[in-house]
Amino acid sequence: MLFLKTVIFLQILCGFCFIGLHSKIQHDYNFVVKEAQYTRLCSTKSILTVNGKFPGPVISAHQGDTVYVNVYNKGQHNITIHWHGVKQPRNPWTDGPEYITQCPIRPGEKFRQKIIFSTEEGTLWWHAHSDWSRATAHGAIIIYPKENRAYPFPKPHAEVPIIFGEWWKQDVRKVFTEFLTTGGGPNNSDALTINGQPGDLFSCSKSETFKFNVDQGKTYLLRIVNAAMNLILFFSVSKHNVTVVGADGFYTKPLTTDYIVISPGQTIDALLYANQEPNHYYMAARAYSSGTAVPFDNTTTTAILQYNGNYTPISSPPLPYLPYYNDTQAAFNFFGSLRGLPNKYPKTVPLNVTTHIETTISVNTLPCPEGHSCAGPNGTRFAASINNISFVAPSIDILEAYHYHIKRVYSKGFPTFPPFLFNFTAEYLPLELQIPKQGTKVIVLNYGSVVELVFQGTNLVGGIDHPMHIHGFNFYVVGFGYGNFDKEKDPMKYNLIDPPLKNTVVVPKNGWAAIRFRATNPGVWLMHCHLERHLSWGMETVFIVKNGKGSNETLLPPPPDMPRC
Ligand SMILES: *[C@@H]1O[C@H](CO)[C@@H](O)[C@H](O)[C@H]1NC(C)=O
Ligand SMILES: *[C@@H]1O[C@H](CO)[C@@H](O)[C@H](O)[C@H]1NC(C)=O
Ligand SMILES: *[C@@H]1O[C@H](CO)[C@@H](O)[C@H](O)[C@H]1NC(C)=O
Ligand SMILES: *[C@@H]1O[C@H](CO)[C@@H](O)[C@H](O)[C@H]1NC(C)=O
Ligand SMILES: *[C@@H]1O[C@H](CO)[C@@H](O)[C@H](O)[C@H]1NC(C)=O
Ligand SMILES: *[C@@H]1O[C@H](CO)[C@@H](O)[C@H](O)[C@H]1NC(C)=O
Ligand SMILES: *[C@@H]1O[C@H](CO)[C@@H](O)[C@H](O)[C@H]1NC(C)=O
Ligand SMILES: *[C@@H]1O[C@H](CO)[C@@H](O)[C@H](O)[C@H]1NC(C)=O
Ligand SMILES: *[C@@H]1O[C@H](CO)[C@@H](O)[C@H](O)[C@H]1NC(C)=O
Ligand SMILES: *[C@@H]1O[C@H](CO)[C@@H](O)[C@H](O)[C@H]1NC(C)=O
Ligand SMILES: [Cu+2]
Repeated sequence: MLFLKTVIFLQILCGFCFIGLHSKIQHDYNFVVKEAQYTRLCSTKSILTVNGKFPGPVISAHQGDTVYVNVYNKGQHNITIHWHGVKQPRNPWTDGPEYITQCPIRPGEKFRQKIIFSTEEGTLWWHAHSDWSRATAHGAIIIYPKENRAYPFPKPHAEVPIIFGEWWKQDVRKVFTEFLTTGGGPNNSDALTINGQPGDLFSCSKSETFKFNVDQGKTYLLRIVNAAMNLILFFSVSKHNVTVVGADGFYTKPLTTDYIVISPGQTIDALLYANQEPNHYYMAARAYSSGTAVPFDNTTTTAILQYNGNYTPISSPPLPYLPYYNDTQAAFNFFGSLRGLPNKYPKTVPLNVTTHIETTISVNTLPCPEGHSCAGPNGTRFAASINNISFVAPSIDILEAYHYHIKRVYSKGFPTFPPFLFNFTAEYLPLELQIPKQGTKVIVLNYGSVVELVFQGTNLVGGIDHPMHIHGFNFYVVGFGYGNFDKEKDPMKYNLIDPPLKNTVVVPKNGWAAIRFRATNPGVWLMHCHLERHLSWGMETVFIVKNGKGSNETLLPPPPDMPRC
């Protein structure tokens, strides 16, 4: 079954060799989902893992490859796995979101998932897409250029994944069920992690702190993934700049910067030049959190960049500069500086928009059920919505309902414009606007439609940034701004020349973001906020893209082993 195409000898000089010295490009992976014991923050607990690893195994491929992953659920709970940022042309069947494109893989069952890579190149990631299991069930996907093709930047000497996560001392499953039961916000995590380690600012994790060894004068490629559940993060390396060369699995124009910002769902490829005096330097990440009175894990996670050589390392290295927690300007200066690399593929920003969609994205409240007490604002329950509809997951997945014409699973007619116009970003908003409708509605798109989608953040309950992610597509981020989107003035300022191609866009607090894409991928595709609590509260909807006319423009048939409901 193991088909070895090439063997790449990666010269990773780290203490904890993450990719491994003999990492190979293979086209068949086995993912065994199971519990494993892990000790962090001085206590041991059982976590859900893939193959016993946290973070999980790396999938490596070349651009355009097709890979199969045999997922065996040897855990105690339902699970699904998603390949984040992989478009999966015509094949939503193995995309992964629970009750959207498949029923969960039950304990004891297996599912062979096909991953069809197409234009993606760089770093992406995979993660569980059911309840909150993605907290520990996630890993990097590395897509190398096609054989004999080069990176659009000097070849790095070595590369290393930098995967951010969040660690709870408690069982994450308990955190998940507790906040959904009480209606309040979820408990904060107790630590952020880099490659599974909180770092040496936490007294019991000093010795396991992630360390990355470098030679002075050489260049390294950091493959950065934010797998945290609820936190956008600032990251930087003490005394070093990094040069961003890719984001969300597409190359970007080189951007040299002393810090980066990365939301859950996003990935960044960045070059690090080891051009400083041999010593130990901190790499650090902590939250960017703009919500007023929204509690968050404000700890700092660290890893160490260690130069090789004979020297006495500094005993307490300084922490790098990181913007302040609520520095929205710093966050959007970074996002606004990213530029696509238009010459890599014949890809162009669509100019002739056929379908305009505008959606509000809001945090909401629902009344507390009779006889209960709820922990949300003023005794309510938290919810979240898109165009005032808080999504309710069906009990049969939408893709099968669509394909087999099963009625009453979902309905069409999701509003493509805010149902009620008000000053979305006003400081004070009437409380009655806060309560959303609930439903399972989808947006139907014709094959080939050219979509412009404007996400409009609102200040209902409280404004905050939302990292919006779409499955099955990459999109150009053509503009963003603060306040209410102005459809006359704002499009004049769009970047239609070299906007970045992304799968996750951060919509600024009390602001908007505009994206464009061509709906040339038939199937059922989820769109959602990648802050896990907002997703759990209903900030999601589904696109159904109809088949086109050509034989290569229709949904592929389902695999024989689709999990059953
Ligand atoms: C959440 O935090 C509260 C308050 O600190 C605590 O009582 C509760 O046990 C925590 N729940 C979980 C699941 O950790
Ligand atoms: C980082 O970049 C800034 C501006 O791009 C520059 O001023 C600074 O000297 C650079 N620092 C290092 C350590 O290269
Ligand atoms: C983090 O938040 C806690 C509780 O609000 C506060 O006491 C502490 O000073 C904060 N830590 C930092 C580093 O800001
Ligand atoms: C950021 O927080 C500080 C105090 O924590 C506050 O003084 C400041 O106004 C906040 N800035 C923004 C942009 O909200
Ligand atoms: C734009 O699209 C519309 C609808 O598909 C079409 O009628 C029109 O000719 C197109 N215009 C251009 C300039 O391509
Ligand atoms: C909307 O609310 C914002 C924030 O309070 C305010 O600055 C702006 O003037 C309001 N816009 C309109 C059109 O009332
Ligand atoms: C959402 O819908 C509910 C129910 O119709 C309504 O009461 C509420 O005002 C609406 N809110 C917004 C922001 O449209
Ligand atoms: C809670 O109730 C107070 C008083 O009615 C109101 O001013 C406030 O806006 C409410 N907050 C939320 C989030 O509903
Ligand atoms: C389908 O095939 C036609 C004709 O070969 C081609 O023009 C089109 O780009 C193809 N579409 C996709 C989605 O590959
Ligand atoms: C697991 O998935 C099956 C199939 O959809 C479903 O019937 C069952 O309720 C799920 N179990 C849990 C605990 O959600
Ligand atoms: Cu959100």
